[in-house]
Amino acid sequence: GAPPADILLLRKMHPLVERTLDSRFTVHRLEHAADPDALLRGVGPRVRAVCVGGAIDGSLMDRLPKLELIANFGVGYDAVDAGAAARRNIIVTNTPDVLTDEVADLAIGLVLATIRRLPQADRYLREGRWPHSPFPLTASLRGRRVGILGLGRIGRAIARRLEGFDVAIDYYGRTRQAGVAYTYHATPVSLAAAVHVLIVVAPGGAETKGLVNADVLDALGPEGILVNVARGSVVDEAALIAALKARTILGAGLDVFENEPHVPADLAALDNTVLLPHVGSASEHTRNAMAQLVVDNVLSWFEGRGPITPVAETPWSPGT
Ligand code: 8YV
Repeated sequence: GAPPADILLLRKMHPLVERTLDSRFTVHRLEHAADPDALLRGVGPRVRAVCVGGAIDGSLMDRLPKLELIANFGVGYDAVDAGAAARRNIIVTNTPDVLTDEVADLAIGLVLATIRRLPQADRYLREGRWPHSPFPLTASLRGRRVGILGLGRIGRAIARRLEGFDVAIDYYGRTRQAGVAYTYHATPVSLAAAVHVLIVVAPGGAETKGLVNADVLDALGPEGILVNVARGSVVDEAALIAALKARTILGAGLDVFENEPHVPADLAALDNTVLLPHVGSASEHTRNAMAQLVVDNVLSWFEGRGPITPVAETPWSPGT
């Protein structure tokens, strides 16, 4: 039959992805290549699929004239220029659904950790302070309203979990959703003003950049907790640091940051923050499922069955 297709990995991928692709395709690795430019010149014209867990823009696509498929490891694909891919007839796939529950679980954990100050309490115990005086009383989720900024798949899974916590649930999204009983707000400021806990779970990208700005944080108020499990870009990080320092909000639980893996020293120095190294989907179980979906998209594509989970910008219709 035909020789195995050439696939380019932009960085080290999950072992399941690396192993399976190696067994079925001719795999080229850009990261740590002695001369990335020479690699692109040499194999770029043959590459038919790219696997990414990070950025790819139109200029890189232009160096891969035979590129058909970009398989993104992750549901969020803000770092992939999907518009540029669409214009070049390249399909982009992501990994929805398989991580929804895991990220929703993490979001709930981060809400509780932030409002009840669990990491701070753990540090308090380890520092041997308990025998001297009890840990200071904290804020509470009791009698609170929780706002969800972005009621997509993960936002709905978070809301479903919160129903079990006996809290009122509000949401903001570009449009009011039919058949949803939660209270809708037409602006982020309106949502923030109504709730005590604001959970950010909107996709990243230009459309949502800085959506949670100083005005939103002001509206959230001095009893307010901000939790972000989406993308750092959705929150104006400088405004957040200012609000946390001035105690115009109570605290923040963050799994994502503007410039990962770099976290502003100001955030780490604050005692009213809980900071996680982008671990929302980072369990063995869920990363395996994400890896399998990346592989399945690639295999399905090269077996002529089309992509399994193409993104909205690059829809698939058989026969095109
Ligand atoms: C990352 C995520 O993709 O799915 C997403 O959008 O943010 C994560 O699951 C993860 O860091 C994999 O690189």
